[in-house]
Amino acid sequence: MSIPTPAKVPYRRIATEEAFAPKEMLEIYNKILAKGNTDVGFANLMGFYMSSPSDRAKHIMRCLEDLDDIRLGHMNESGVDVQVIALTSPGVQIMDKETAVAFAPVANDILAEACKRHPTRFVGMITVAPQDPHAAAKEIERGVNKLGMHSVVINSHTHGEYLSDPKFWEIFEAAEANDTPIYLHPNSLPKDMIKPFLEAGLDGAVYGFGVETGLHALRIITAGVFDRFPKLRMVIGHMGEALPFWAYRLDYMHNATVKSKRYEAIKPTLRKPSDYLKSNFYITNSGVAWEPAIKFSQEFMGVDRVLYAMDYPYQYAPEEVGFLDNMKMSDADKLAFFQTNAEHVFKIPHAKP
Ligand code: 1DF
Ligand code: MN
Repeated sequence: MSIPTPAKVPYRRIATEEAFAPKEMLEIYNKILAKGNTDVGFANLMGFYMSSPSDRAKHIMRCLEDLDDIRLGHMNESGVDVQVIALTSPGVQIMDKETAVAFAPVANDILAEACKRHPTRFVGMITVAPQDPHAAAKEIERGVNKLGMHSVVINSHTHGEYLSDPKFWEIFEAAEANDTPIYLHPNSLPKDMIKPFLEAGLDGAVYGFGVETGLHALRIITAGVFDRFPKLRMVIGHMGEALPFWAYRLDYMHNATVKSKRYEAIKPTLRKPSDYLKSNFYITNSGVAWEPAIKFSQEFMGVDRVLYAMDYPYQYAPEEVGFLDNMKMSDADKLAFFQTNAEHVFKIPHAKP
């Protein structure tokens, strides 16, 4: 199929959930997979991409490893001006604590070098190892002050643990203090959750990822994280992992559950779940090039909180750029969606297209 030439448009297209995988990390993955007793979700997901002879797996591995001509070629042919790039899931979060703490800075240095080679095209997110919240906090500081990065990626749960646990909150403290939004990106499902998804083949990006990441964001909200860190900002992809669509029911049932004192874990929060979504979250349309969902989300979240993302290379679908260019939407709202919201959230210098 031939790829349509991207239209000339009065905005820069900044894609905000784009992935890479350095070969140094793939070597660590290979060692973990070779041991044989690793996490089921990881073995199923990365085992597939790293060994399947399918066109999809080969294409994705080739694109993930590249931070130069292959990636720039795809950006040029699809009309993406800037990629905001993060270490692909699960990244360091599948590793043991020592390996994760040691490898996160290596990955960040590799990405920072690529951003230096292509300063107008690449923007990096800081990878951290939640296994050691103190080291993660330090790496956020180093990422901001030494590498010039202004956002953090966390690939959802870490060995089945959620950031709603206060033992992780030093990470939130550092993110708030350094004004770095945290992109809460999907991971494969933890072992206690994966069975009914895996047996139906629905554990991956098709559905399981969204369910688990949405749950994670909601756990962070209901644990009172934003009452404790009111300036903390988070980003979630895939149309906010459907949470905007759930908002009304979440508010009603959260309130009912708090009042009934049914669960120790559900304590009162200062505001409704939807209030935190609207004031502490940004969402991206990664994987969802669908005008009605984007319009609904803009209406719910506000036009300045919905951002463009492609999810390269997992959803390298150049024709989707055209669908989005052609949305029936004011020029001002389209500029916010494709360009200026991302410039604000990721501190990317403003530039004309
Ligand atoms: C897939 C999608 C894999 C996403 C990912 O990480 C990933 C996939 C390994 O399609 O299998 O991050 N995603 O962001 O949608
Ligand atoms: Mn992604």
